[in-house]
Amino acid sequence: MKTISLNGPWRMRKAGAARFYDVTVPTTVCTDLLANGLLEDPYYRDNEDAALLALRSDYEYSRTFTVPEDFLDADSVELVCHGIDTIADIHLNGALLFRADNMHRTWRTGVKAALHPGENAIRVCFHSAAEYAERLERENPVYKTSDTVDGFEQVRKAHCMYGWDWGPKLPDMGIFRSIELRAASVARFADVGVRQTHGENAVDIAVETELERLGRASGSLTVHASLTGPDGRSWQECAVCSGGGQALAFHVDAPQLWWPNGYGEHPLYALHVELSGTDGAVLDTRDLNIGLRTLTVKTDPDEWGSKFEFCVNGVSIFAIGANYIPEDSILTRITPQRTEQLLRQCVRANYNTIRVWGGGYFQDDSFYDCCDRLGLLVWQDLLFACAVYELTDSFAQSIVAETQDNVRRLRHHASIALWCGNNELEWGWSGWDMGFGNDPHRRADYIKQFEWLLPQAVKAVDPDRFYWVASPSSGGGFDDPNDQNRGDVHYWEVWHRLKPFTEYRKYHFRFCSEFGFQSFPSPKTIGAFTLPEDRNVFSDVMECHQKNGTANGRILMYLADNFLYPTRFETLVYASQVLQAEAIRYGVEHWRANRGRCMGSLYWQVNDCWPVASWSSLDYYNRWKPLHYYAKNFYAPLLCSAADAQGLVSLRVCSEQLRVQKCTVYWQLRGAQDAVLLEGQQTVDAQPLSVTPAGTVDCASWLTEKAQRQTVYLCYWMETEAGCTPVSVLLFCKPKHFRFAAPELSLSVQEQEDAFILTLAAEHMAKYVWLDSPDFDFILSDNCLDIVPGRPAVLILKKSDISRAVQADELKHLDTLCAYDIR
Ligand code: BMA
Repeated sequence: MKTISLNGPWRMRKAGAARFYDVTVPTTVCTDLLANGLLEDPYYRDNEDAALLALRSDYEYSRTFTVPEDFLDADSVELVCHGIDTIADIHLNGALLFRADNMHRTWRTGVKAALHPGENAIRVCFHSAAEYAERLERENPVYKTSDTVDGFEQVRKAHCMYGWDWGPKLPDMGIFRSIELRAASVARFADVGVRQTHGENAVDIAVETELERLGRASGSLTVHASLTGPDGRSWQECAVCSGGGQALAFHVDAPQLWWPNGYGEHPLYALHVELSGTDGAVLDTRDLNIGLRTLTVKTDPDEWGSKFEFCVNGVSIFAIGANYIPEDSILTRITPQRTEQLLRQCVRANYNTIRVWGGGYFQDDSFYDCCDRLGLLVWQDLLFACAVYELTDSFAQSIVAETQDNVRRLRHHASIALWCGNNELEWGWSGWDMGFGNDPHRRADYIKQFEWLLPQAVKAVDPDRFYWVASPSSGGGFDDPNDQNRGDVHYWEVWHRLKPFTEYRKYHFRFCSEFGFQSFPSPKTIGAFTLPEDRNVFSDVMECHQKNGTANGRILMYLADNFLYPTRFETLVYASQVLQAEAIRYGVEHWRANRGRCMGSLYWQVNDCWPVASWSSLDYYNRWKPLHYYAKNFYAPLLCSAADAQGLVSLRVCSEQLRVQKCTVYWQLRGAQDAVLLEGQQTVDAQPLSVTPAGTVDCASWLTEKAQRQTVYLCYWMETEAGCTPVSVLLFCKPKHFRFAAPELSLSVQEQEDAFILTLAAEHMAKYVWLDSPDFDFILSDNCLDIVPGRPAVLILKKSDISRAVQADELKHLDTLCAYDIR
C-alpha cells in the first residue's frame, strides 16, 4: 500500500472570485477567511451574523499534485477523503468525480483511470451548507426550530453547526480531515475486527479479517498478527488464507484488565496486523490499541421497574460524568492536545463517563484514544438530535453508510460503552414539547430508522456492543421514554420548566443522562468577547451569546429565589455560577445516595463550543466554573453528603471504591458568632460500591425561631485514608436570608518547588469563597469553598496549573468573592 497525501498547500477562493488565497488542508472556510483577514472573529461581540453571511457563499479549493508513474501500476488507486464538510463536488483533472453530501462519511472512490503520471489537479467546490439546507426545507418542509438555520435536519452535517441553544449559527465547510491517494496491489484489508471472550483469568481474542482481492491473480495471502501487552509480553499468530478472510486467535493468560477511571488501571494491548503476498511483500497493515474488559449494560427488571447500569468486568459501576458537545464551531481549532486537556479536566473532576451527544459528530481517533488511556467510558450517540427526519431511500443509505464507517473505525476502543440511536427523538415523538406533530408515517419511519435499520447496521459490524434505541428511552416503541423507573432519563423540569432544584429529590431515576442548569462564563471570558459597555446581561452582545431564548431571565428567576440582588455585574455572573453548582450538586448527591436504584449521573454539559452563557462546567477557554470544582467533590469516589429534612440531617458516605474504607465524619452545629452549639463524629466502614449511613443530627430544636434559622448552620467534613475532604456548610434557610457576617478572609502562601500551598482562613463562616485573578488563569485543588473559623482551607496550586509564571506575592492578593459579597 502506497499513499500520496493531499494535505498541505492548497488554494481557495470564493466561487467566481478572481483572487485565490493560499491555505493548508485540512482546513475550513472560516479558518481561511479569518487567516486572510476576510472575516472578523465570529466569537467576538455580534460578529456571528457577518460570519453566517460569509457562509452563504460557495467556495472552491484546488491544488495540483504529482503522481509518479509506478504509483499507477498498482491494481487499485483510490482517493480517500476522511472528512468533507459537507456539500461538495470533487473534480479530478477537470472531470466531476462525485458529490459528497455527508460530513460523517469516509469518502473513497477509484481514481486510477482519472489520473496520469506527472501533474494532476484536484478541485473541491463547496456549496453553502446554509443555503443548501434552507433550500431543501423550502422545497419540502420537514421540521423547524428557531435555534437553528432551517433545514438542519435534512443535511448530514453536525446539527449544532447550524446553531443550537448554546451554539452559534456557523455552518462552516471544508476539507476538515486528511485527504489522500492510496495505491494497493494484489489485496488489502476490507476490514479488521477484534472480539474478546473472557474466561477464568484469561481472555481469548479473535482477530477477524476480511480481505479484498484486487485485480491480478493473487495466490495465497498471509495474515500475521502480533499482540503486545502493557507488560511487554507478546504473542504472534500467522495464517495462510486462500479465501476472503481469516480469523486469528490469541489466548492471553492473566490478562491485565482495563477499568474505567476510579476502579483500576487502563492498560492497553497493541495489536499489529499485517497482510502479505506470496513474495512476502507487505500489502496492508492495521494497528489497534485494545483494552481487555467485559462491558454490558444491565436492563433487567427489578422491584422498581428496570435497571440501567454499566457493568464492567462483572462490577456494576455508578456512571458519573457529563455530556460532551463539539469543542469548537470552527473544527480546525480542535487539536488532539486541546481535546486531551479537556478530557484531563474531566478526569480531575472524577468522571468515569462522558456522553458524546448526537447533535455533534463522531470525534477524531485521538479523542477515543485519549478516553481509552484515561479510563473514560464513552456513551456514543449516533448523529440524530431533537428533530424529525424524512426517511427516504437515499437518506437511509447515507445514514447506514455513515454509521458503519464510524462504528468500524471506533469499535475497537475499550472506552466505548454503548451506541445510542439518537438524542430525544423518541421523547419528542411521545409528547415532549419539541413540536414533532403527529404524522403517522413519520412516526412509523422513526421506528423503522431507530429500532430496525440502525440497530441492524450497527450489529452487522459490532455485534458485541450494547445498542440503546434513544436517549432518553425505556426500551423503545414510544413506551413512556422518560419514565423515571426504566432506562435513562433526561430531567429538565428544573431549568426548562422553572421548577426549583429541590425537585430533584422527588425522583429516583435509574440513570439520569441529562439534567442541567445554566450560568454565565467567567468574567475573563466575557471580557474577551465584549466591550465594557456590553457588560450587562441584557445587552445585545450578551444576548447574542445566550442562545436559549429567555434564559437570562430564567437565571434571574432562580437567583431571586436564592440570593440577594447582586448589584454588580461580576457578582451577578458569580451568583449564576454558584446557583448552577448548587443545583447540580443537589441532584447528584441525591442520585448517589440512591445507588443501586440510580446508577448514572451525566449532567448537561461539560464544555462549550464558543464563549457563551450555557449549562457547561468548563467554559470555552477551559476555565473552571464553580460547578467543575463541585463536580470534583460530588463525584469523588468517597463522598460524604448530608440531606436535611426539616432540621433532621442525615449524613452518609457514598463509595465507588472496591474495598472497605474507614471514614470518620465530623460535624458541628454552629450559631451566632460561629459558636459551636453541638458537635459529634462517627467512624464508619464505608462499604464498597454502597452507601453507608454515618449518623443523623437532630438540629430541629435549634431552629424553632426564624432568627435561629438565619444564623445557625451545620458544617461537616470527612477524614479518610487519603486525607480530609473540604468542609461543607449546610444552611437552614435560603442564602439570601442567612445573616452572613463579613468573613474577614486571610490568605497565606507558601512556595514549594512545584506548587504553592494556599491557606485560606476566615474570621466568620464564609460560603462559596472564590479565588481568582484578572491577570492569569489557574486551577486550584479546590475553589468555591466553605470555610469556618478554626478550620482554614489548605489548597494546592501546582505551578503547572497556572497560565504564566507568578510570584508567591501575587497570589497573596488574589481576588475573592463569596456569598457575603452577593448583594
Ligand atoms: C438537552 C440536549 C440539547 C440541549 C440541552 C439544553 O436536552 O439534548 O439538545 O442543548 O438539552 O436545552
